[in-house]
Amino acid sequence: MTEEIKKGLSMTRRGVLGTAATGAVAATAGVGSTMLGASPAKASGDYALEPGELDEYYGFWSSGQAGEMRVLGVPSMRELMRVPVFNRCSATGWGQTNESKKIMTENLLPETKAMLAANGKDNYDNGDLHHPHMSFTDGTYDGRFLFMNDKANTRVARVRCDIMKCDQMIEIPNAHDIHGLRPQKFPRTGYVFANGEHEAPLVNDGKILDDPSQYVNIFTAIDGDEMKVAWQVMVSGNLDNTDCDYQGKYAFSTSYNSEMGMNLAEMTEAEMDHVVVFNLKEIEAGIAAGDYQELNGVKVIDGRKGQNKNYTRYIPIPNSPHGVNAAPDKKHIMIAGKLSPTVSVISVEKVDALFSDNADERSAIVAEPQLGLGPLHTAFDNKGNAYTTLFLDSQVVKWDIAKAIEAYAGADVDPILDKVDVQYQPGHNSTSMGETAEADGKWLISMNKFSKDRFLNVGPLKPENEQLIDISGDKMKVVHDGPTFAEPHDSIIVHRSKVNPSETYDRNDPIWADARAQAEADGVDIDDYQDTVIRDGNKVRVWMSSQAPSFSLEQFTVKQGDEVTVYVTNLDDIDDLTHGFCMANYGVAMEIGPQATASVTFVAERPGVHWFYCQWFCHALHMEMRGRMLVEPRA
Ligand code: CUK
Ligand code: CUA
Repeated sequence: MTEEIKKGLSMTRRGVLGTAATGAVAATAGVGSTMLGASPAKASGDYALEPGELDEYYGFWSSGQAGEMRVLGVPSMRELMRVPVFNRCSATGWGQTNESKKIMTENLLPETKAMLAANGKDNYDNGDLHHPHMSFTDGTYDGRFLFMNDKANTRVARVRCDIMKCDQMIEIPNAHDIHGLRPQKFPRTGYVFANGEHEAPLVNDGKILDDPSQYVNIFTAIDGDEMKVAWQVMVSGNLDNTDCDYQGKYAFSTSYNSEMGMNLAEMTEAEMDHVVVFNLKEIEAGIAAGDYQELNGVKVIDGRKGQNKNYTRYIPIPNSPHGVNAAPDKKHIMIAGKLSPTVSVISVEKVDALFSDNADERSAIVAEPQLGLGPLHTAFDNKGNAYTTLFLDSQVVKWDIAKAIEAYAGADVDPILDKVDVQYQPGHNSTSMGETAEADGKWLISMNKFSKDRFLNVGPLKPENEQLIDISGDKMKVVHDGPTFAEPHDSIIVHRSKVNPSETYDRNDPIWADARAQAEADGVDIDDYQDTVIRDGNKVRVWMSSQAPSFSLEQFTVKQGDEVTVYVTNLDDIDDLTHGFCMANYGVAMEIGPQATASVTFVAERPGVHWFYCQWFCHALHMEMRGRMLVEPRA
C-alpha cells in the first residue's frame, strides 16, 4: 500500500468515525484541556474517565531506547509514572544515588567495569528496554515483580511492584544483547527466559573475530527470585522473541537468522527459519548430570542442532519469524511470520512427541493462517480469538483460532473475522490480561511505530502512536490515539486488583541497608531525627532528616576536596509527601520518598557558599526548605 493510499484511508475513516476530527474542533474552540476529556464521541463506551475517576487497569510500558519503564492507566491512556531502570533520571537521582548505583553496577562483569573505566565511567548511561512482563503464579499475574530486558547492554532488571522501583539488575554473561524476555507462567516465576539476540564467539575475547562459523547464540534462564543466572543453552541461529507454555515444560524462541548471516542478504536468504523449543526438564536433568561447560560462572548446555540431545528442537517456520505469544487457552503458541504473511500455531500438546518420538518438527504445527503483510505480534481475548499486528498493512487482524485449525486440516472456513486500520505500522499489541489465563477481552493496545500526521507536528522526531481499541464487540473499534516518546515496544495490561503498591516506604526496606549499617557505625539513629556531621579523614558523612518544610541541618561545613556523602531520611509518613535534595551547582539531586532514606556522594571541589534545596514541591513553605553547604577553600 502506498503512503498516499494509507493517508487517504485514514482521512476517510477519520471522517466516518469522527473522533480525531471532533477532538480537533473542540481543541480549536478552546473546549477542554485534553482530547480525551473534550471528545464527545464516546461511540464505544467508557474509555474516557471523569476527573478523579481511576482506571480499571495498570498498563506497564517499555520505552525502548529511553531505557525506563512507564506506568499508564488503561483505558484512559494517562501516563501515571516513569520508573527509571537502565537510564538516568534527573528527578529521582536514579544512576546517581548510592542506592541506585549499587543496584546498577554491583552485577556488572569485570570486563565491563574495565571497559567503562577506560571510558571514564563507572556505569552505563543508556539502555534499550523492550519487554516488561510481570511475574506469574498459576498462569496469571501475581503482582510481585516486573522483569525487563536491556538489549543495548545485555542486562535484565527487576522492578518491585510494591514500591515501583527497580531493585535488581544483572548483566548476563556469555550472551549478547538480551532481546526477547518472558517470565515462567506455571507453576510460578520461577525462571525468567531471556534471548541473546546477536551471535558472537562463546569466549568473546578477540581470539576469534571474523569467523561466523564459530559464533553461537545463548538462551538464558534466570532465577527471578534470586536474580541470578540459573543456566544457559547454546543454540543454532540467532534468537529474537520468546514465550513459554502454561504447563511449565517448554519455552519457545524465534530465530530470524537461522542462516547465521552477517548481512541482510544472508540473513533473509532461507525461506524457512525456525522456533527453538527448550525442554526445561531435560535441560535441568542435563545440568544435574554434569553435561555442561562452565563459563563466567554459568553452566552452559549445548543445545545446537545435530547434538542428538533432548534439550532442544527446531521447528521450521517461514520466514524470519518475530513474535511469540502463548494463548490463554493454555494450548497454543503463536509465531508471527514477519516476512511471511502467516502466523504459525504450535500445539503444546504435540510438542511432547518431538522429544519422546523424534516426531517431525512440523507435526507440532496445527494451523498457519494467512493473515496479511508483516505479522509481528499476537494478543488474545477470552473468546478464542487472536489479534495480530500487521506491520506492512498498518492493520490489526482479528482471527478465530479454532477456525484457523479447521482450515489447516482442510475445512473450507475463513478464520479472519475483522481487520482495522491503525496509524501506522504496528509492532507489539497487548490485550487486557491477555498474556494470562485470565484474558478478559475488553481492550487492545496497538503500539504503532509511526504517528506521522496524527498529532501536531513537533519537528522531525515524532512521537509513537499507541492506539486504544475496544474489542468487546464483534468489530474492533479504535477509540483513542495516545502519543508516547521513544519508543515503547511492548506493554502489558494488568487488572488493578493484581497490583497493590504501598503509600509510603517501610523503614526496614533493604534498599538502604548500606546506609543503615553506616549509620550504626556512626552512632546515628537513622529512623529518628538526625543532624550529625561525621568527619573520617577527608571523607565527610552528613546525616540529616527532612520533614516538611525543613531539613534538620540548616548548614554544614566541609573542606574543598572532601568526599562528602549526604544521607537524607524523610521522616514524613503521609502519602505523596516526597522531598528532594538538590545541591546546586554540584550536579547533585535525588528523591527521598516518605519514610525513605537516600544518599549521594560527591567531592566538594568548588569552594564557597552552596545552597541545597528541596526540589519536590512539598509544602506552602517548600521554597524555604533549603540550607547551605559552606566549603572552605584549600589552604
Ligand atoms: S520487539 Cu519491538 S516490535 Cu523488541 Cu518485542 Cu517486536
Ligand atoms: Cu520538601 Cu519541597
